[in-house]
Amino acid sequence: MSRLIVVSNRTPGKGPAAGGLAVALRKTLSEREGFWFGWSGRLTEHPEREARFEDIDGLSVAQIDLTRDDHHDYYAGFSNSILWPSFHLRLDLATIEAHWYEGYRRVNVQFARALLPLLKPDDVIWVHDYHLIPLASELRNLGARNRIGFYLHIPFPTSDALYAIPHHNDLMRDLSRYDLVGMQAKRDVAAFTEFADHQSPSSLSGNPLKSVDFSRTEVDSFPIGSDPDAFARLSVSPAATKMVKRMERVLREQKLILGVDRLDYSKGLPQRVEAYEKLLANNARFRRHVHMLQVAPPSRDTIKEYQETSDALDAMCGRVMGRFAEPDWQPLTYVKRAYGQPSLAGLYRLAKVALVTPLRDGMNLVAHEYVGSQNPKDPGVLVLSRFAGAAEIFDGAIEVNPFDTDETAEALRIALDMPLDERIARWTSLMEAAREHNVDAWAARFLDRLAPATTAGSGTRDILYLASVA
Ligand code: ADQ
Repeated sequence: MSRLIVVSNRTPGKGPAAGGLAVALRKTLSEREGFWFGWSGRLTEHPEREARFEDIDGLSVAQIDLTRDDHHDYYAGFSNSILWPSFHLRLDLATIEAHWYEGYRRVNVQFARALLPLLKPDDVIWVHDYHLIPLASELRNLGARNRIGFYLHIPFPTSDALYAIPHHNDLMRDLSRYDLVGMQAKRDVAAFTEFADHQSPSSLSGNPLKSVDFSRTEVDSFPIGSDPDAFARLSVSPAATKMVKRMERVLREQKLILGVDRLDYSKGLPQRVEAYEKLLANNARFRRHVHMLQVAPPSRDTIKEYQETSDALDAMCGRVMGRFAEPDWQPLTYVKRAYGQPSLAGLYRLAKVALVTPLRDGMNLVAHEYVGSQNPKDPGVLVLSRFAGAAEIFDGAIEVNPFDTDETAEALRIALDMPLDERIARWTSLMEAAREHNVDAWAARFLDRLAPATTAGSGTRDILYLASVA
């Protein structure tokens, strides 16, 4: 079997991996030869040319350092102030500084130059996420003929949003240098196809005259998941039970409504708190009988728009507290820190309702983790945004438009009042979907398509895949 090289912006750190994705990819890598390649997390004076290998908890990891300026332009700049907001259809929050593109490109070149000498001809390369769209182009420019796949962890934008990104044509041409491009949801493949069919109008940036040829690239949806059975076990582990007991002492008879997110404007946090405010305003009977817990540790907090989201959320939570709190009852708790998976699993299990209401999201793994953690005899209810990729597979959720806070408030009421038999029926269907789309199946499906085991090896590199968009 050929080796697998996983490439992502950051390499996984020591200790228990935070996300299900790191766990899944670790597992995939432990089952075959290969290594993980990416940025070490360290900033240096001069760009590093050669990668250093390190054994991180049994995983072979090759890492490079980046210069402070390159890292800023590539990460905070082009990746997170242009690509992230545009791909999430938040052009109002994008800062279009076209010169960041040079740093973005430079880092991708640096990745390619450091990775190339480590490659064998039949290695299969799996590149992750929007930071590294140009990597296949840069590797191919240096002569790599390996099978290279790309997986996008965020939604694919509409054509209009794509046109707002400087050098979007170059980026699309970069995507066409991959053998396989994986998206989260059918919706994303449809958006990609729409772009590929119509292509970009002329613009000053990029090269508008040459259309992008996707005929050698296969594009498909590979909905990512978590490990629901692992969460089921975790949710009754001693560490989870400790968290449950701690919360039960405070909650007593109150029903817990839970939100767990990175603090990001795509997650719809102020809208969510507003919906909760409307639930309490419209239904006085819930006051003193429910409690909302929002866990949202800061992320990317050097970027202005993230600080503003944090401020908006602080203000919303303060408003709800001021309006409804009493000396002996608080309507909500807002915790700005991350928890380990066992504590999260305990919170998920205790929560009668999970509010997963992003304004736009690739998949949303919190929804999967919540489903996995439920007590089958007394499951909670998932209130889910129709703009999360998860909505395509989770028919058992109550689906809402997160921009419509009246609708979300009503969904909350329905969830809190839902009888046990309906909760069990909905959860059974949700758990079935979470198992079908578990993270191991996701990785296996992607890799089978990228390099089928029976034909893996140098001979596969000349196979032409017909593009689903052709
Ligand atoms: P994220 O935007 O980070 O991921 P999400 O999928 O919900 O969003 O969460 C990823 C992981 O982070 C989950 O395993 C979750 O447990 C963990 N996490 C989130 N909030 C946490 C908290 N407060 N404390 C501790 N852990 C927390 C991106 C895309 C998603 C896509 C994933 C995977 O934005 O759409 O589903 O990648 O592809």
